[in-house]
Amino acid sequence: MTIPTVTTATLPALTPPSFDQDIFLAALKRHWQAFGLTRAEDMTRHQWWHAVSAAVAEQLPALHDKAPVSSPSHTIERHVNYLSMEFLLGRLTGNNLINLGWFDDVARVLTDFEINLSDLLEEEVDPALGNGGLGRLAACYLDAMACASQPAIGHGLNYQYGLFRQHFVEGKQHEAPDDWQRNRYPWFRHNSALAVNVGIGGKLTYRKGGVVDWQPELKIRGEAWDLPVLGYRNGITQPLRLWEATHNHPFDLETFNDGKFLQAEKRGVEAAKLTKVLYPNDNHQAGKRLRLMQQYFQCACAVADILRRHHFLGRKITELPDYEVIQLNDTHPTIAIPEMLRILLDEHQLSWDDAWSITSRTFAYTNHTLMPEALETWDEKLFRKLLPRHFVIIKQINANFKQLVDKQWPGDEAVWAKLAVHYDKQVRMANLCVVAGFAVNGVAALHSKLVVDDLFPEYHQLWPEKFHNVTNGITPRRWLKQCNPALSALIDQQLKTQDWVTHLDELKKLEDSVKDKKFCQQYQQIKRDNKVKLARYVKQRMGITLNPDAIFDVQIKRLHEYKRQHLNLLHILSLYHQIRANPKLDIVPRVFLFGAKAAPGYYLAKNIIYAINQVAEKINNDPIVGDRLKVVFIPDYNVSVAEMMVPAADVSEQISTAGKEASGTGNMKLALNGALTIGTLDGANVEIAEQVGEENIFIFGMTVDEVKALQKKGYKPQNILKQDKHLKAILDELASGFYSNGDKHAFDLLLDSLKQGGDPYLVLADFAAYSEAHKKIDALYRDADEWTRRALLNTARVGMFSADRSIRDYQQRIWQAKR
Ligand code: 26Q
Repeated sequence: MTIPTVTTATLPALTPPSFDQDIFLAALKRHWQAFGLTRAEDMTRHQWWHAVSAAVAEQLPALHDKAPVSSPSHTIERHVNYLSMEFLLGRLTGNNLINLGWFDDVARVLTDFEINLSDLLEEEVDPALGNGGLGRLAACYLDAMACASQPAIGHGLNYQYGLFRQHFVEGKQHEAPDDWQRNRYPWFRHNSALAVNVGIGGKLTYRKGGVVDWQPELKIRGEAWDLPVLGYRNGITQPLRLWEATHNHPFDLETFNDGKFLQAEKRGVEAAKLTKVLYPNDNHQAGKRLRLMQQYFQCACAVADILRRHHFLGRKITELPDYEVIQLNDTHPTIAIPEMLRILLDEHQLSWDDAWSITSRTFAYTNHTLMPEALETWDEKLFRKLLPRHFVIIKQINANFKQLVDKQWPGDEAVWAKLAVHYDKQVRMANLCVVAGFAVNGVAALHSKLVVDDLFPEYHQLWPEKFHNVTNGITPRRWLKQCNPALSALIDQQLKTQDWVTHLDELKKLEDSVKDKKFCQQYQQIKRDNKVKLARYVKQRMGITLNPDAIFDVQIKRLHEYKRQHLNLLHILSLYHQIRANPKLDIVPRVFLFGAKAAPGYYLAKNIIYAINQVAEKINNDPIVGDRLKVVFIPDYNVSVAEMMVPAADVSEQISTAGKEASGTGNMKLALNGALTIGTLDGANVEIAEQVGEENIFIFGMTVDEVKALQKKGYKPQNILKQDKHLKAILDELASGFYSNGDKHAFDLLLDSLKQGGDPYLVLADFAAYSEAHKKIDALYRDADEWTRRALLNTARVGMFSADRSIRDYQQRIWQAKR
């Protein structure tokens, strides 16, 4: 089949809906009346937020599925279905007002009621339906697709509880459920016509003619809840469709008639548990039954919805790959592949070859990790029990693929042991994606290279054209315009246009402004104002006073050994030791700020949080230190906290062990807002360094090749400690009880991993280089103008890390590429 060359952006350019004050006021009134009030003045602040959000939401153009529009040259643009178990949206009201272009109008109307819009926006509970980078990336990409008029729908789960809330009790992380009140969330629309039934468990019956009949043990109902994703001032609204598991009463008629109602009811309640809570793991697979059920539930709902729409538009099933692409955000939604095959084979009665041809031209897969413990595999027994039909299909895929492998590598069991989709009683999701998809991509240049060289070299030999790189990107709407309004206004003024909001490369033009004294002063002042604002928050929330003239050094990301928050901690301890050894030590005052959640079962990560908090307590209260050093671990880090920390950062900590961080996206947000990176040559740091220039970034530490060489040679952290007495003293003091009220074992997990545990992430090996890089930061910050110049060059030069560019890459290399 030949598909003509495609053009992008074929949705008709729509005009942004203009703000109508009368309609807005009338809607607002209806909402306060719905609260049982007669006057706006009687609303609580939260009710105000709700009423304003609901009044805006109901004016959005109806959330309808948009058909891809053929341009006059009969080109077809594929519709994107972005499947992700996580969408880390952050607050919607402010963002939607900005994208609509209504923010100032609504703010103005509200001043008549003596209500401040920005204050109201703080009332919104973050919809935290994701863990970290991968979920936030999905949210940025939905924004960018709407902005680019790329027809798209996001499919995810409507969790009742998002990522747990974090608080500290005597320095230790405690978790609480995150009840984000989804049932009262004003941006949701329940799309009841789209509900689907999803079967699970049960038996197979083989009928004549090879027809397989699956009788599921349990049927779960999937209900569609849509959130609007608004393009930036282009009038486009696309859905993020979040599926909720429910059951109907009586939920299984047959059982009901059998008189087994109570049993059915019990199962129904079980079913509704499916979307109760987001798994809090990050870069680690849980291998739990409920997780597999969540994955299948999501995939079944999404695939049914995609096919429903395809048929509704009058298209033939064989045309599916011409009109639809399904992008898998990591392997979490992989079961969509055998689910698609199942429907084509069993419901449409297509031949295997036809079903395979359709499926394998529809799916594309994004890999976000190389770490073995994060690569998903499922135990065959569990998989077969829950998904008997899918298991048979996977075995068929495996058998067919084996023929190809045998032909390429005759008799080579070692190669098969690596490439098989089903092997050693395990189903391997990444292998399934590579075998069954038409495209595989990594998320940064270095990572994509390692995907080919280290993870999938043989697959690359088989299908070199399948492998791509799409470097991650962030949406400039949220991560500059919304979170840093003062800098945005300054840029508008300097460039005399707001084009940068949708064309971030335009920021390059700011490079000339490094010579503009007044502009640099304003840029510097905005950074200081943002620091004052963050300091106010820290004072209010934690009672710690920060000096806004100190260097604000920020590490915000999930807590994980490979991200090496403990390397940062060791350096803080090193400074503290130096101050105590030399109370007159002349260093630029520093505030080290952390934001991070540890997976509840990841005890070593929790131990690192505890260690940072205990060290913070000591340092922050030691009069010898004064305000030269402060350590702040901000609790309950989330998207909204990030929006406050990012604009206030001077230094961005991106210090993962080289080869471990697939990309990172916080690195991009911080650089865009004028923080200088201290980082390893890992993930997207490599490309950030290329863009900003090596004089404007502090690169340190081992490269991927050096890491590999050291590990091959045999790395012994004890040898480093023998040579570095200072470092040894730091570790010894941590073990002395000095930071833990005399408890000598408080940090055993951390210390054991560094010493006896063999320091798998080479923290000690990179310590000296890291400390040297920090000295350079200290030296440079003393020259305020030079620092500002370099910060500004960071802002000016990171335009390529816009999600808009990433989406263009996906369009050109994967979704709309010539087939
Ligand atoms: C898997 C199985 C069971 C339960 C949970 C999970 C699970 C959940 C979330 C596994 C991994 C994740 C999240 C991974 C993640 O956020 N990866 C990050 O993705 C970013 C976007 O590409 C990158 O920038 C980061 O480098 C990468 O770590």
